Amino acid sequence: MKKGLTIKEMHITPIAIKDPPLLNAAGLHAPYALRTIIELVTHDGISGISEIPGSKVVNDSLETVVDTVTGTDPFHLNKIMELLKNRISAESDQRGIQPWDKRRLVHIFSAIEVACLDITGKVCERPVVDLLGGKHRDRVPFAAYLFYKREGAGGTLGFSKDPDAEGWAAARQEQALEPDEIVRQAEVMCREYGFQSIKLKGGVYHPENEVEAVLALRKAFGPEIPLRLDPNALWNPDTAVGYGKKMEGVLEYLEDPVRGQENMARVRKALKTPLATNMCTTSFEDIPGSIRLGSEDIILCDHHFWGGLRSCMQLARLANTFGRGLSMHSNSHLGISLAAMVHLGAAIPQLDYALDTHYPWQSEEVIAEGPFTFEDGSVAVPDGPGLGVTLDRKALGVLHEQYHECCLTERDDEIEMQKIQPGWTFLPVRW
Ligand code: GKR
Ligand code: MG
Repeated sequence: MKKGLTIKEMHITPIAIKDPPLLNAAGLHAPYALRTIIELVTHDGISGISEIPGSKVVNDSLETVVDTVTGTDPFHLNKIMELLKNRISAESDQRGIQPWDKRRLVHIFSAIEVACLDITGKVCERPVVDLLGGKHRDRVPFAAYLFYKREGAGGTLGFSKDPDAEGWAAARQEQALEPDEIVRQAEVMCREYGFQSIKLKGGVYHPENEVEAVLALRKAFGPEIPLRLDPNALWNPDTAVGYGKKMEGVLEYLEDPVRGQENMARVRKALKTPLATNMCTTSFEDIPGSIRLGSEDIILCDHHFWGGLRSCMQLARLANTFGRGLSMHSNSHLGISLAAMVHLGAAIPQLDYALDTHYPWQSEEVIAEGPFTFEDGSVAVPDGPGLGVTLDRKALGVLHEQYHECCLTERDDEIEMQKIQPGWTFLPVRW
């Protein structure tokens, strides 16, 4: 093997990006969301990048694999993954009960795999989608992702209201708690991005209020715009069946109404509305249970949490085999993650639903090409080699500085929530 192709350097840069005060089942988003940017550089100077959710625990683990990754051939992903698996103990590597996934190994796989694919794409002068087998579509559709939003802590820090802001920029700065405010949020977001499906992040208020918001959205948008609600497993099965029935025929799917595969299966049997998950079937080890119990209709893949783009392609195959629909989950992210999501979304054969993205909520970028543009709710697959996006090194420096200044080391929405509601605690099941 020519030495030139092997990985010489691995750079891990934690960043903090401004995030609005979005409410969810676990509390309130902090003023900054943490991400980590990984850059691998080969001996002959080819650089590959990736972006993953940031936390000190994952960053520390990434530091421990630098020696493992350097010296490897970015084309030999199977071998690299094997080496990483031997290095990071899967023991005590738990997803956790929050809406997001905390496992270190899947984050690390994703970080290294995507950066390697960026390199190998550049070597072959092909976009990442071609390394995944080629495009099934030129544009990838996304859904509007609505959030209840509350001033007082969270994202207000670092956000001063801009009196001249218009359209989506203004809506992003406004509080939204009532159904009519959620409808307005949807109208502005859909107008600006052209989204043709809408998801509401629930698990914030009593189900009665959230169902009211869904019905208000239906009234405002009509049956042509598919709607989804995601209470992030905060409902008990009776609540889910009761409120699920009020939304029969209105929702495209109900996402994680309850916690665990057994409860999901029970609710699924009682409702006609399809159920989706990014909380109960979240790894290949969960697939047998999913099939045995029948816990969901749709699996939301996420390359950061399923261990990379190729794993998600394998999941797509399995989902198809077992009659599961496939879509995509998201957390607060920037353009490197979005680029990877779009390459994957274009390569997946059966993309049954518009994908999730938090992207419209973000106001900062780390890619030199500037923010991605959405047309009719979809993003064009980048056609440059690799991911087709490059690092804006100045922006990376600024966001890294911001990381040090904000002093956050992991996502903790409960602490932010307690700033506006002292004593508030995250309950895995609330209603
Ligand atoms: O960012 O508040 C959020 C979301 O609640 C996120 O953490 C979830 O992981 O979007 C996610 C979901 O679909 O469950
Ligand atoms: Mg979800």
